[in-house]
Amino acid sequence: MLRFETAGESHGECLVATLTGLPAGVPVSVAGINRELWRRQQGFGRGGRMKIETDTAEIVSGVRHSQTIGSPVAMIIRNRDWKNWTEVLPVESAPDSEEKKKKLTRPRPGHADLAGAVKYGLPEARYVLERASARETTSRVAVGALAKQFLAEFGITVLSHVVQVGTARLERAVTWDEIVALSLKDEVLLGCVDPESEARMKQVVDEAYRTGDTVGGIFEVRAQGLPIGLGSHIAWDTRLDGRLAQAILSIQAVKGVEIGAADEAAHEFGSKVQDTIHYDQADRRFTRGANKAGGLEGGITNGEELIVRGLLKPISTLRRPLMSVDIETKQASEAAYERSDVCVAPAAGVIGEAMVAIVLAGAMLEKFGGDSLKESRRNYDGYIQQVREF
Ligand code: EPS
Repeated sequence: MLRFETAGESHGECLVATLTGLPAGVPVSVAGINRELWRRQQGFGRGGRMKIETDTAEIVSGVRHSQTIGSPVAMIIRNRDWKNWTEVLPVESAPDSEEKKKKLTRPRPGHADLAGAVKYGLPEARYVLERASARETTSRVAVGALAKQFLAEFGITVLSHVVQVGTARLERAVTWDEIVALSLKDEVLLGCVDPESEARMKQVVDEAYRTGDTVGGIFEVRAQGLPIGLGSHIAWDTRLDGRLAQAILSIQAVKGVEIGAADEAAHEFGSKVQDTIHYDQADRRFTRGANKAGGLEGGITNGEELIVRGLLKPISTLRRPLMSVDIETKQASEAAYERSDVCVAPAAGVIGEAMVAIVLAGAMLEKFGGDSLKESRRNYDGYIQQVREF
């Protein structure tokens, strides 16, 4: 079983991630992990924190001579901002620590602040926001990069692009090559493949900046090269669509998930939305008339491209705050404002890629097993041969 954990506070010493269950012999590129971390930091609309940080992963166990050795991989990513927070978040209490706590007593509507403080019996929300912050996704992207490197050994690639920011929407179909080209760029605006749509998206973010507001959007994650047969229809929790949905919905600020053309399908007759089945005699394989199912039928990959979308609400920290209540005084008060992002759609796409890659790597290992990559590959090759002979 592939499993991962993260730890770390947004302004603590560092972020931590462990990944257990990768077979031995998977090639690991630290530069590849850092490229993913860089991609997560990009985009028009990110906050001031991204100017402070240059996220890089240090692998402290589980990898030797650029290969996994089968034991848990542990990584740390240091917070450069920590030096400004050592007195606010010390591990051991200091004599004058009470005044230095940077209390957050006016919870932000939409943030974990209030529910978290009530639930944990905390007098204010500082420790809640420290962990609820999307800074935690840095660890997930590092883990996702390892999952991607494992998947690459089987010719599987996971990428993303932005299809909507506020009301500005990409209205045309996008090819895989366009998404690949986007992922290789060294400058990221809003992560949209179409310059005209991206310019409209930028106008929406500009407006949010002007008005002290924030804006959400929709990102799309796609995976190419998946074998038919990952996940299973046999039980609710083996269905891969459900597992992907949880992975995407667990990303901060994501409030909805869509697989394939789910929204369109809900409005249409069945004859318009099912992907007809055909057979290519020369190639001896099944083909489809379209891919509205997004590569999943019955919770099983069907060999088509996987398409998963995440629907982001706008970030809940507003420069022009909404009304709230002060936790200490119980008086009506404007919500707290802390440095934050205005739009995170491209970054969320990168995080979505990481989460999808982790789920897919887990599904691959459940199906093909293996304590070494060689063993996983042998099992995989045997299965692919079986599929060809079907
Ligand atoms: C983030 C780092 C955070 C925020 C953002 C995501 O840094 P700071 O709080 O120091 O500005 O910019 O977190 C939130 C959106 C949030 O609601 O907490 C990051 O690394 O992605």
